[in-house]
Amino acid sequence: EHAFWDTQPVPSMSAEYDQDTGPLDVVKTPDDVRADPYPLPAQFEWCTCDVDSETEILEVYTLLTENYVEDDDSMFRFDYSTDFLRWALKPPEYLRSWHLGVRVKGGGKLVGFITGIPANIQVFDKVVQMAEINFLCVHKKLRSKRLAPVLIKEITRRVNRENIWQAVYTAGVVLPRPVSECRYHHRSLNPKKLIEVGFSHLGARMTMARTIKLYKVPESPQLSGMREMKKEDVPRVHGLVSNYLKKFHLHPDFSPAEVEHWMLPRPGVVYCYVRENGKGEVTDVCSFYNLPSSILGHEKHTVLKAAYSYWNVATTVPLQDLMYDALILAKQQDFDVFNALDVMENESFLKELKFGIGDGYLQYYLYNWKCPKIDPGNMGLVLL
Ligand code: MYA
Ligand code: JJ1
Repeated sequence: EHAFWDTQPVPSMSAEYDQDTGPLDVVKTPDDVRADPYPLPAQFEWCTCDVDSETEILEVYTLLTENYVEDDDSMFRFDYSTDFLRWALKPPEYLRSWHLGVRVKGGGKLVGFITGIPANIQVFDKVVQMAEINFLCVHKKLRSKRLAPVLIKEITRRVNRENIWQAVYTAGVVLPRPVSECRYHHRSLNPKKLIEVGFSHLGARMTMARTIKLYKVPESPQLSGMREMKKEDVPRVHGLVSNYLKKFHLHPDFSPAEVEHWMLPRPGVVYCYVRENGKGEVTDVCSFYNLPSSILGHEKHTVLKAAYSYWNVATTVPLQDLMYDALILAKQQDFDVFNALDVMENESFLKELKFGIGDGYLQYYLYNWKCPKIDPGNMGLVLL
């Protein structure tokens, strides 16, 4: 069934752990790990992608834009921008060697990719140094040739050589074995376009005019004191986010530098707003990132502008009120849709704010770590 995954330190599909948490594999040291890269089929060679190089980031962008994740009906494909990819791949303490590519031999075309970034992840009562693995991609013309297992083994080797033995990753597909199974929800901001491109459908007994009215939001935030996050807010936002994330069974353990990296606004990449009261105190924060999708084979529209809910903490208002302002701010930025997973406390606002459930699942996985399964409402991690 799983010729590759059955060889890896991941729980089998039927495994259940109650109190028992920790590594699945025997504990090793970096010297136990092979020093040489895994062999690739003869036509290919490994490369480390330099995301600071304009030509190399464009090669990554092109590979992903043409070959990365699509929805089940191949109507949309993620279109991560080059600025987004640089942000996603260069957090504090990132390693260049974890931006791994496969090329046609002789420095030819980039045909495969996988990345890791370092993160401290708390799982139940333990903080574990991990790699967050993302952007696994094999060119469409090279699918089903077992290149993905080689990419995964080589990134594992490079991570292990840094004395890191656990990883966290998400995928739309079911593999052995999800730690959490989450679902996407979508809030229409531009329902006419969403319907035109087949992202959503006109509801029963609904006209276009009624649908547009249903999803209309105010022009500007409804809470007092909402403004963009700025650098001086980092210590306070770090406090708010760290304190909030503690309540979830799995969550990142951010440093102030990581909060600055992941949350300070970057035009076209990440948006973050804080609520400041009359005394100059920041009490609430919301954020979302910009991940457009290419619309495949549509004559009128080519890009779907999607905002994805990120780190949100409400301490003075209901989370629902804060997220209503997030929708308004996303609409101001011309997003067509606001997406959120059913993670953290998102269930508390999804219905009320007129999100509809999507057809996509997001499975969360841990590599080389056993622990009990986690309900979406106890999941405190959002990957890009
Ligand atoms: S999730 C996003 C993944 N990317 C896409 O979906 C983009 C479009 N698809 C593709 O590019 C290809 O279809 C990919 C597979 C590259 C996905 N995660 O080479 P193959 C297994 C893990 O013949 P291809 C993300 O980025 C599959 O079950 N394994 O297949 C997180 C089979 O194994 P087995 C996957 O279709 C990635 C084997 O690959 C996935 O040509 C986390 C077949 O290989 C998947 N999404 O290529 C990676 N899809 O026989 C794991 C298929 O056993 C990280 N497979 O069933 C693990 C931690 C590593 C670090 C550890 C450090 C300590
Ligand atoms: O975007 C997704 N689904 C959309 C479009 C579906 C098109 C047909 N397949 C969807 N739309 C309905 C929205 C509607 C809005 C008004 C209210 C009612 C609902 O459901 C899905 C998520 O739902 N996206 C995907 O499938 C993309 C892949 C998701 C897996 C991502 C894996 C990433 C791994 C990176 O580490």
